[in-house]
Parts: sequence; structure tokens; C-alpha cells
Amino acid sequence: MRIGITCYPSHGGSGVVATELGKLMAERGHQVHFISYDMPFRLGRFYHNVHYHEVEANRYAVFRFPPYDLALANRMAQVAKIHQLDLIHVHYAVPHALCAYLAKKMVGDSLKVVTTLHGTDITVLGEDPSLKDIICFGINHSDAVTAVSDDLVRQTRELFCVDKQLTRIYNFVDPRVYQPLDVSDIRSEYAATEEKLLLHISNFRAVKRTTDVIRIFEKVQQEVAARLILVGEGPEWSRTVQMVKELGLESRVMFLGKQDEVARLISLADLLLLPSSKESFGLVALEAMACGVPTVGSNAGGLPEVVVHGETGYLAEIGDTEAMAAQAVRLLSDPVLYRRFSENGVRLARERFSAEKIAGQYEDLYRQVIGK
Ligand code: GMT
Repeated sequence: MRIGITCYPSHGGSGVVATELGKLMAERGHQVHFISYDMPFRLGRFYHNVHYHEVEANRYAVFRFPPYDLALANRMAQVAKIHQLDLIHVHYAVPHALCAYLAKKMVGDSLKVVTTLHGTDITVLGEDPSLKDIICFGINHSDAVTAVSDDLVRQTRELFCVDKQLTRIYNFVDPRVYQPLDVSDIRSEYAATEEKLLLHISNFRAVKRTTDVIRIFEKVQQEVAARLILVGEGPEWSRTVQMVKELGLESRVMFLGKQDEVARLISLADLLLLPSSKESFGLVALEAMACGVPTVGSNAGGLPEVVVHGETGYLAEIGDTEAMAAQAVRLLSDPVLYRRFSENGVRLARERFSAEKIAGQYEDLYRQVIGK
């Protein structure tokens, strides 16, 4: 098949899933064309069967806002015509599903549109009256729509007048990359042997509740010798740094900023903290599971579909940092329990969320949509 892919190319779960899926499709012999304003960050090097087409928005003086959406639709249509694309798979509804709809109108109905909903395009933007109707239009006019968890399917139905079938296809990890890695050569640079290492990775948006991460850690380190690593940057970063100072935790907390080699970083840790208020899936929790690192977090959105409470991690009500800290202490203080959770996570990641399995589900959907 000849497949176009559009996603947000910067750091973020939807961009990661889109890029990894494109690479898997290319490995399976399909021609893959990424169309975006930047090279997706997980692409970076040469892959057979993978092409990248850049979109540049015109910055002409009359435009208060450069018309990126139109430039993207135009580029999608160009690429679709020149490379005879069978379909464009867009990740994140806004504006990508609408741009693909426009491109289809320009090219003709033989170009099919698959839209994958990732979370905040529904749970945050879907509540915005300036976007709600057009998101609904984009969903209803896609040839197929997928969402990354049952919870997101449910929320999409609740928020929108959707008359389309919504197919749940879970996110995935590549076990060739995400597996328990031996990082003993660098662990001593982050924590002493007797100390536990806690980790949080996110884009520091308000929904990630990064200050709850600090609150949880503050309680945990009173019971268990521990350090905390925070990876990522975003709007809540300064407030989080400030809180670390106020609680006098500077010597125990490390902010590493944006990082790419996530599997090695996760393998350094004993526990992932993810106390989000919204989380359609929680890709980082799956990546952690695959590396044998349990998650303690909230039961928001689709997280309970990824982290099995009492088997691969512990989940509590959003904001209940007391419960999360107690769960973390319990897990970190009981080596037998910890080992069981860690092994369960590796097994479940391979059985339920393997890249091969999920890529097959997308491939089946593509074939269905284009009728091949
Ligand atoms: O978590 C974010 O804020 C980034 C966002 C994105 O669009 O990249 O992540 C969403 O999509 C990921 C991939 O499907 C999911 O794993 C995240 O749970 C989801 N984030 C939210 O729902 C807040």
C-alpha cells in the first residue's frame, strides 16, 4: 500500500505512535510518506520505504496567522497525486483530519482518510466551542476512525454527535527497543545502590499534574531512600521546579529536560509516577512496563486499560497523592511483590501491546478502507 502519514512531529505520544507505526509499515513493504512541518523526531535517519515531505506555511504580510492548515492540505493533495497514495492516516483530529478531508476533495474519492484520535484532541479540544463542531465534522467525514483506548471511544461518543464506527486500536511498543536494559554502568551517576530511583516523563502540561509527582515523591522519600528524575519540559515546569525548592528536595530531584533515549532512561528507574488528570492511554506507562518498571499513578481515562491495578502497577483516584505514595512505598519495600509486578508488565506488554500485533490491526483496517 502507499500510505501518507501526518502527525505532530515534535515530542509527544501521538507523534511517537505515528512515527513508529510508519516505520513498521515500511518494514512490512509498504511505501510510507510522512507529511508534516518537521521531520518526526523518531525518524531522524534513513529508512527504506520511508519518505518525508515538508510543509511550509506562507508568511505573507497580510496573514496574521500563517495558513498552515491550507498548506498542509495542499501538500497532502500534491503528495497523494504524485505518489498515488491509497490513504492518508492522520494522527490527532485537529487540524489533520480536516486537512485530509480537503485533500481528498482535491484529489478524488479514491484517496481514503483514516483518523486516529489520541486524547486531548477529544478530551480537551472537544470541549472548546470554537472547535467542537469542526472536530465532529472531521471525524464523521473520515473513512475510518480509531481511538487508542476503550475509554477514548466512550468519551468521543459522549462529547460528539459521532455517527461513525469508532475502532479501538491500542498503542504499542517495539520489544526490540523497549525491554529491561542493563544500565548498571550509569546507574551510580543517578542514585546510590541502596537508593530507589523514581521517574516521571511528560510534556509538563497541566493535565500531567507534575506537582502531584513532587508531592508523592516527598512522602515516599520519608519512608524509602530515593531520588527522582523528571524528564520533559512544558508549561508547568517552572511551578514544579519551584515546588521542589519549597520542599527542600533539590538534592534528591533531577530535571533532565527533553530526552530521546527513553528506553535506557526508563531502565534506570525502579518506578514510574503518572498521576495525570487526563490520559487517554499513557504510552509512557506501557514503555515502562515493557522495560520491567511498574507504574504508580491515577485511574484517569484509559490508564487502567494499560496499567493493571494490583498486577503491573497501582492506580488511585486523581489527586490522591497519599494513596499513591503509600502504594509506591509498598511496592518499593517488598522485593517479591516488585519482581512479580515487573515480570507481569514485561509479559503483558509483549502479549497485549506488541508492535507486530497492533501494526497488523492497522494493516487490516487500511485494507478494509481501500478495499484491497
Ligand atoms: O500526553 C500528551 O499530552 C501528549 C498527547 C499527544 O497527543 O501526543 O498524548 C496523548 O496521546 C498519547 C498517544 O496516544 C497517549 O498515550 C496519551 O495518553 C495522550 N494524552 C492524553 O490523553 C493527555
